[in-house]
Amino acid sequence: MGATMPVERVGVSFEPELLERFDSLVSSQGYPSRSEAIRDLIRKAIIESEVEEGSGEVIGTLTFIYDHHEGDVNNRLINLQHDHHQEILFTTHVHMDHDMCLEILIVKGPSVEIRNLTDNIKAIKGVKHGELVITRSSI
Ligand code: NI
Repeated sequence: MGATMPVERVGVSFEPELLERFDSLVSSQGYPSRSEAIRDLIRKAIIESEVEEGSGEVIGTLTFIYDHHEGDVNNRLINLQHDHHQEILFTTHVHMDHDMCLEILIVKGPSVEIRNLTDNIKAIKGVKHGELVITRSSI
């Protein structure tokens, strides 16, 4: 959002203990004000909710690790990624050790497609952990 956007002020009530814990989070994460921290939390909640509902266009990163010895994991990952070539902008691969690989994909497209891709990758035997981090340019 640009600095010239009009803003509206709202009052929010907190229990003292919750406010104290929130202030400590605001400070430890280096936010200049409570307002900026609250706006970020609201944006995050909106994006997550829209991805859950499968609406809108998103961009983000999908990070996952897998054991390349397990089953047919290499072929399955390659086939799945080619099926989603329109949503995958970039891939990288790091050989973590003798067995484990790390891949990071930069993904962009309809949130329903990105969510499907993420679910399908995480479901492949051999993939041990995967996390999608998404955002969008207008929020
Ligand atoms: Ni590898």
